[in-house]
Amino acid sequence: MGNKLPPGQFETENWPILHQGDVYEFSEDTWNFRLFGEVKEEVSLSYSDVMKLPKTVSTIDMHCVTTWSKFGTTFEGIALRELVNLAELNEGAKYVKIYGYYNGDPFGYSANMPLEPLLGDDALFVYRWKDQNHEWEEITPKHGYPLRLIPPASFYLWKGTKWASGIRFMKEDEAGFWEELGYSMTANPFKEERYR
Ligand SMILES: Nc1nc2c(c(=O)[nH]1)N[C@H]1C(S)=C(S)[C@@H](COP(=O)(O)O)O[C@H]1N2
Ligand SMILES: [Mo]
Repeated sequence: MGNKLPPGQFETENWPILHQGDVYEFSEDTWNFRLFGEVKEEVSLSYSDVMKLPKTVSTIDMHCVTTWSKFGTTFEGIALRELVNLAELNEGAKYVKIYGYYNGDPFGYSANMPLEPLLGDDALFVYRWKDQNHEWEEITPKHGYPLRLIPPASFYLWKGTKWASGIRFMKEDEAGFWEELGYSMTANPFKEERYR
């Protein structure tokens, strides 16, 4: 098969850590996950509600806009579509913003994407991982514990919100944290869509 390196990227075997702001410290009592926006009724899930959902294991390549790519990391998580299935969407809800913690604000970070490409086995809210050098282990707080999105490899990794807190469904695409600062709305590494 052979790994396909997107233009302007180099391969790393390590999993670097990049984010803005504080590392969120998980507390099950106060944590919840919200499905809101273009839905008939908002949904709020506890940690145990989320962890009871069906699990998916997938190997997903990661491409960071700072030019590192990591191939062949295997993740266990909850497919984004399992969460989508819990909400009744309004007609025309074609985009999502995935929110996460930023300096204590559960909705301080966000990343926007179209919904349709996120309905497969390669869009997971993950909590465990392994690779050629590591046995299964929980993702560390710095990588987004208890739950962080790993997006399909057709998106740069900033779309992979750490310390995820909810999904907002939208009829129109709307810029998230990095997109507001000039990064790409579509962010396809293979088309080198870094900025907008
Ligand atoms: N909540 C939150 N999620 C975030 C970020 C952030 O600052 N806050 N940074 C993003 C960016 S820019 C990248 S490249 C990836 C890095 O994930 P990693 O540190 O696990 O490699 O997380 C993304 N998710
Ligand atoms: Mo990034």
